[in-house]
Amino acid sequence: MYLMRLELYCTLQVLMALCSKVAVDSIGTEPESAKANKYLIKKWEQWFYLNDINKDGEMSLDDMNLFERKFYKGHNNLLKNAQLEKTKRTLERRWRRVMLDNRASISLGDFISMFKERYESDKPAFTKMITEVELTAVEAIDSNCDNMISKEEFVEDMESIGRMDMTNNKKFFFSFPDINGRVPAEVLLAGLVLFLTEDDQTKPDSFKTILDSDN
Ligand SMILES: [Ca+2]
Ligand SMILES: [Ca+2]
Repeated sequence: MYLMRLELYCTLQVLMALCSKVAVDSIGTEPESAKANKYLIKKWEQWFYLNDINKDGEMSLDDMNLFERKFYKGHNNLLKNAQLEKTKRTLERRWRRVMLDNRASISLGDFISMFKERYESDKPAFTKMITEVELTAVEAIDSNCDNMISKEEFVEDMESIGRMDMTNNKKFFFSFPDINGRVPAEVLLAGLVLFLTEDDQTKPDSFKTILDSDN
């Protein structure tokens, strides 16, 4: 178990090293242009709507509470108590600090401005922050801690954000490269980080493809 966590931690370190390399590469050359383009902003909008679970047009602590109730209802039997407490704390930090900017609620416009400001002022730091918080999300989804995401774990997570269409959820799951029907945790993590930070629309993006098909 420890080795599996270590492996995922190492993946995180590699992703962070790549972020640092971007920063180092930019020293002595033209500063990297980090203007958020329309494509990336559209993805942030989709992420906002995905997490506006009660569909009232704002992302808020109500959505966080709704998410927690649904998520832990599904995971209570699977997570050990000590781990459940840690998961609760890290996921709450993810909601409050990164998604809500320490506010009780945030509108779409304010959310996009906040993400845009963070991204454009320091893209490597933004990518590092997203990688860290999405790691906690992936660890929470991986409820039996085997470093692989099963279809059941993935569907449970989708249902906790109100995506109840089983056919779509399965299609979403199998849009990631799997090994014997399970997706390595680092693959899902890389997919989440790509969705929230990549502005090159020529790169395949599973999250974008599925969210586009919702419309
Ligand atoms: Ca809401
Ligand atoms: Ca698992």
